[in-house]
Amino acid sequence: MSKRKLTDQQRRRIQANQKKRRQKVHGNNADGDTNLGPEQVGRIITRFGKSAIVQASDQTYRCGIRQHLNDLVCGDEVTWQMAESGDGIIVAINPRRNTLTRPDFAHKLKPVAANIDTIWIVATVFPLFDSTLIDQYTIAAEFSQIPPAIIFNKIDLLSEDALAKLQKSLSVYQDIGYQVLYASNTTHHGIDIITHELIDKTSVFVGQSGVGKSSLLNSIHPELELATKQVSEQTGLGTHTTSRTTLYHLPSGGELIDSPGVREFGLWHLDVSELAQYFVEFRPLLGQCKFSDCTHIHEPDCTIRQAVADGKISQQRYDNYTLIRERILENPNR
Ligand SMILES: Nc1nc2c(ncn2[C@@H]2O[C@H](COP(=O)(O)OP(=O)(O)OP(=O)(O)O)[C@@H](O)[C@H]2O)c(=O)[nH]1
Ligand SMILES: [Mg+2]
Ligand SMILES: [Zn+2]
Repeated sequence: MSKRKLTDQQRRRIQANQKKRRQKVHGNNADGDTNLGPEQVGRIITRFGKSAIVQASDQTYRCGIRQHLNDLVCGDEVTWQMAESGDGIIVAINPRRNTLTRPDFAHKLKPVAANIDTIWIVATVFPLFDSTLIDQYTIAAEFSQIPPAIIFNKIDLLSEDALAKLQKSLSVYQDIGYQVLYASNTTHHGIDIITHELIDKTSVFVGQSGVGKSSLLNSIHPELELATKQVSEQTGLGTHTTSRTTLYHLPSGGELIDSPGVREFGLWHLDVSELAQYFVEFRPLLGQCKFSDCTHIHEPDCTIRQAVADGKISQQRYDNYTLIRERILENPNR
């Protein structure tokens, strides 16, 4: 075959295609730059699309992400390199200590945040107090092996009687070893204690939209001036003010991740036969029922149901166990 000479136009097209391919391989927006600076370590502050903001020393950098690292989340520790364009490129992820995960709309398990010391479940009465959502979070926390704790916010909206009732209901969580704190951003009640609890730890605020997660963060670190929004007077529901899970450095030391509110924290990935073990107070009794595969719903000689009858396990937690179990079983994509 005779050697064909490339025309200038062909040469330009080939070069352009090669550049495109390089960009694809790097999966970044650093313009396919192969002249990368030395490797540096950093922490993911927030993630959007194919990029992330990385904190390294006292600065933040916008970084592209190599394709195989697509599951990077807020809190991840990474290795990155500076490209000539001024943007960075994340080239590796350090092993995670732990990961808070959640199934996405297609029921694929996705990380939400990584390397966390405490999951603070923020709840209140306005919008609605929902103990099922609290328990979905305690289960997700136990599944991820990250200790959960609870902040009951907006106590300024409660009468003394109503607060006493709620304290009784939340004492269930204290009885099983979870810390429960009470707060108000209006009166500043509890803010000092929460601030103290967050020192030198990586914590995440989770909960329904409108419970006041970002407001609490503003009370703890007023310079942030995060956007917060009115809960709808008509529906009593929040309108999703925070849109992206983001990590903030606290002046007192420690990091706090603020996350967008959710109505429900899906647990479709869990095997129902394992659900009971994510209820910490059930754990010591598991394996003692008459049937080794006891569902703790209808079987005779069930130690869990006996413990509920004896008042050793709270009726509310047990009811949420049965409800969450049903929701997992009813899910068609299981
Ligand atoms: N009365 C009272 N209102 C509060 C308190 N904390 C927050 N709020 C109000 O509750 C509304 C929702 O607060 P946000 O901080 O935006 O709630 P969020 O949990 O961050 O909501 P998302 O970002 O949508 O998940 C705002 O109007 C706040 O002013 C409080 O302690 N007392
Ligand atoms: Mg918010
Ligand atoms: Zn049983």
